[in-house]
Amino acid sequence: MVIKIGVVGAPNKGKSTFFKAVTLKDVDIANYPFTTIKPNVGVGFVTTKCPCTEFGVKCAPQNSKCIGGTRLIPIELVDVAGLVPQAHEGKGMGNQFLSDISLANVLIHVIDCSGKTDILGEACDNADVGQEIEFLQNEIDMWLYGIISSKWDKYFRQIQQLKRDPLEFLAENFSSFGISEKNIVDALDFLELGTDDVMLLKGDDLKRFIFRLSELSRSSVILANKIDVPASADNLQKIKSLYPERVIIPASCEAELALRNAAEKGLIDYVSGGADFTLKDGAQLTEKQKKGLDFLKENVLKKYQSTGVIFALNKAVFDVLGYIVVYPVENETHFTNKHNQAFPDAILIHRDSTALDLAYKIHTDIGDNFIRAINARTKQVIGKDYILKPDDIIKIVAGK
Ligand SMILES: Nc1nc2c(ncn2[C@@H]2O[C@H](COP(=O)(O)OP(=O)(O)OP(=O)(O)O)[C@@H](O)[C@H]2O)c(=O)[nH]1
Ligand SMILES: [Mg+2]
Repeated sequence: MVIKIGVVGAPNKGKSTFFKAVTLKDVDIANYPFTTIKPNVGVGFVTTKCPCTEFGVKCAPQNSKCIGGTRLIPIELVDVAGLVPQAHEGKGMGNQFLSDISLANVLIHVIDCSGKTDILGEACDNADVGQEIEFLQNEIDMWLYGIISSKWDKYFRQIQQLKRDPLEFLAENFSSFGISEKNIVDALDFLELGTDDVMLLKGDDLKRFIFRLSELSRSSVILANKIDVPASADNLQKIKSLYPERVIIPASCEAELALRNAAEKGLIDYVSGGADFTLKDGAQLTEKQKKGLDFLKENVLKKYQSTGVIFALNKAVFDVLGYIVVYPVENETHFTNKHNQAFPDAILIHRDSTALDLAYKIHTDIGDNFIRAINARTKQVIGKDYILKPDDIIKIVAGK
């Protein structure tokens, strides 16, 4: 299953620019609210160092790509309509939008760090950037509260009629919101309640329980966009000190898009997410193009080390979701599959996963018939309970 990343935020903040800079899909971008109505779906990627450089072999990626020693692993991106306050009551694109994003594993919340657009996406001088961070969470909390509280009595009746275990039943019903059984237990714990108390919740306690569930099950990265605009620097410091516990990444989606376009046209050498670019020998640049590229070099790359776009995707997947990359192989000496292709697949898997989890991720049959595995770096035999580490190279031995 490919990791799904939702690109969310108020209108006119740069969500579609982010999406286009990553996927190079031709989507509508414009300086007014609600440019995007229908969600755009596309393939982006996270990046990691490919082991081909470390081992000095030529890799042959099958499920991913390798560019100059950087492995690019696909993820799915969904760019949706702008969310406005009171969306949970159906305002703007409202509830449809909220249910779309509940399917994402992690959210990239795009805000306009320059403060030049307000919460509705209209031009203004000095918007409260922090307000953008608050409102999205509130909308998601209220939306979830609306759905769960309206079904609460029905859940209660069904649990009694069907003589079900309440926790198991609720976990089944909440899974489509990305809420796990562990989230339910942790939310009850937060309210200092035991698991037996769950069905007694009502009124304010029920509300606090659902809000806590919403918080526990949500993962997001805040993309402080438009840092190429000078006013952004101050706002960035402000929100970083106001929200020290949040992952906030300065970014210029417009810069990433411009650099990728220039690279596509053969004007510059630029690897997506890189810290710099160089002009190609003999590239014919107009004065305007040259000025634009110089501006991005001075005001974005030199100040922030990258445009922040690919960095945000990596942060979301590796740090916030806690995924790692491992490389399954069939030959532990040459790191190849049966077609002699070295490091054919890069697999994204949660960092708590075992060798057996990896086997199941490759194929159910391989999981069912797991015998043992070999850590191809050390050549040691490992069992099904071995906890995978980042960049592990693993051979799985399975019976027929
Ligand atoms: N200066 C600057 N402008 C940007 C940047 N990213 C996007 N913009 C501009 O912001 C405006 C809105 O961009 P979109 O990508 O359409 O924004 P959106 O969030 O998808 O908007 P809706 O679909 O209407 O919700 C456009 O004029 C973009 O050119 C950036 O990094 N810097
Ligand atoms: Mg858009």
